[in-house]
Amino acid sequence: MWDTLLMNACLATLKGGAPYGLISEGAVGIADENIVFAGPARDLPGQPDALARNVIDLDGALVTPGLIDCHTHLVYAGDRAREFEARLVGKSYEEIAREGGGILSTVNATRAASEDALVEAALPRLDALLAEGVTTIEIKSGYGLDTQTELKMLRAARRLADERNVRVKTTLLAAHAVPPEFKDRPDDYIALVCDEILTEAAQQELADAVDGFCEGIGFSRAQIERVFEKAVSLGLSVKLHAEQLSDLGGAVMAARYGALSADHLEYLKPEDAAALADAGTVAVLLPGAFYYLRETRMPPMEALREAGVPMALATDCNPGTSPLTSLLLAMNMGCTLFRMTPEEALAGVTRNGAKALGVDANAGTIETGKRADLCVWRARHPSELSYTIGHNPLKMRIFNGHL
Ligand code: DI6
Ligand code: FE
Repeated sequence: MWDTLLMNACLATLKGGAPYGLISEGAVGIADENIVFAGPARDLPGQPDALARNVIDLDGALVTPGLIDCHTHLVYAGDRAREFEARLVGKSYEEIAREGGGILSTVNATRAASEDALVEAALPRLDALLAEGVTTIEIKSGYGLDTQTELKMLRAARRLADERNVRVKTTLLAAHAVPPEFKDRPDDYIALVCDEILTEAAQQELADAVDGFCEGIGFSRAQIERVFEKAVSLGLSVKLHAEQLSDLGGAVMAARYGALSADHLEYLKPEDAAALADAGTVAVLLPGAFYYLRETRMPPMEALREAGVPMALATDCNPGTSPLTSLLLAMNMGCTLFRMTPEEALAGVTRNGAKALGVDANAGTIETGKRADLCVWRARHPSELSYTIGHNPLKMRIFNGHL
C-alpha cells in the first residue's frame, strides 16, 4: 500500500514534451518519502482505494514540484534600511561599498551575532519562502569573511534544516568582499580563504559548494581561479556571481571549472552563452537584484535560449541588493523584467533550480523515484503562478512525502 494518492490533479511535471510537462486528470502516488506513481489517472495499476491508505481528491487543482530557491544569502544579522535611504538620495551601490558600507556593514553585524541569533534572524525569512511552497533552498555564507564567522554562518544555515521541513544546501562564499583587516591586500585574503577557510569548511563538511563574487568591487578572475582550484582539489563543486555589474569574463571561467551555475549575468556577452551550454552550467537569473538596483541592462536572454543554457530563477535574498523573500514574485519579475515565459519561470524554480544545486536526481520534477516534494495550488493552470503579484495560492505543501 502507498501512503498517499493525489487524484484529480492538474500535474505540471516539468518533464516530457508537453508545455510544463502538463498532465490533466493526473495522479501522484507517494510511498514513504518518494513518488511511486506520476501520470494520467487512467494508467494507475488499480483502484485508488486499493492502492493507498490516504486518497485525496484535488478537484482539478494544480500540482507542481516543490519550489527551489537556488541562490540566497538568507543568513545574516542586521539590516540595510539606512543604505536604502542613502541610495534613494543619489548614492550608488558601488560608492557605498567603496566607503565601507554595503556588504561590510552586514559583515560587522554578522560577526557580532551569535549562531543562535543568526538562526533566529533567518527563520522569519525562511518561513516566508516556505509559505509559498519552497522545499529546497540554497544558503550562502559570505558575511563573515573570517574563518570563525564563515563557519558560524554555515552551521546556522545547516541548523535551519533541523528547525523546519526544508532541504538546505550550503555554499561557502568567503570570496564575497575583502574584509577590513585585509584592506588593499586582497591576495592575502584569498590565501586565507584557500589555506584555512575552505579547508576547515570541507573538513567539517559544512559546505556543499563554493561561490565567489567576481566583480570590480569583489575579486578578479585570477583571484577566483585560486579559490576554484582549491575547491576542486577538495572535491567541492563551484558556482560564481558573474557579470552582475560589469563583464570580467567570470562566467566563461566558471564554465571551464564545470561550475554548477553562473549567477546574475546581466553583462554576459551573448557569444559567451555557448560556453555555459557546453559545460552544462546553469544560468541563474536574479531579477530581484536587477529591480532593486534599478539596473537597465538585461541578461542576454535570447542568446541563452538559443544556446540551450538551462535557466534558473532565484530570490538572491540578501540585505543589500535583494531583500526579497518571495519566490513567486521573483517568477513574476523574471517574466516582466527579463521577458521569461511563465513556463521558463516555473522551470527556473523547479527543474533548473535543482540542476543549479546538483540535486536534479532527487528533485525538481514530478517523476517516479524522486523525493515527494510537491506543491498543490489554488490554481488551474501553471501560468497563474507567474501572473499574480502579492497573491499566495499555495494550498498544500508536501515535503519528503509528508503533508
Ligand atoms: N551580489 C549580490 O547581489 C549580493 N552579493 C553579491 O555578490 C549582494 C550582497 C549585499 O549587498 O549584501
Ligand atoms: Fe547573490
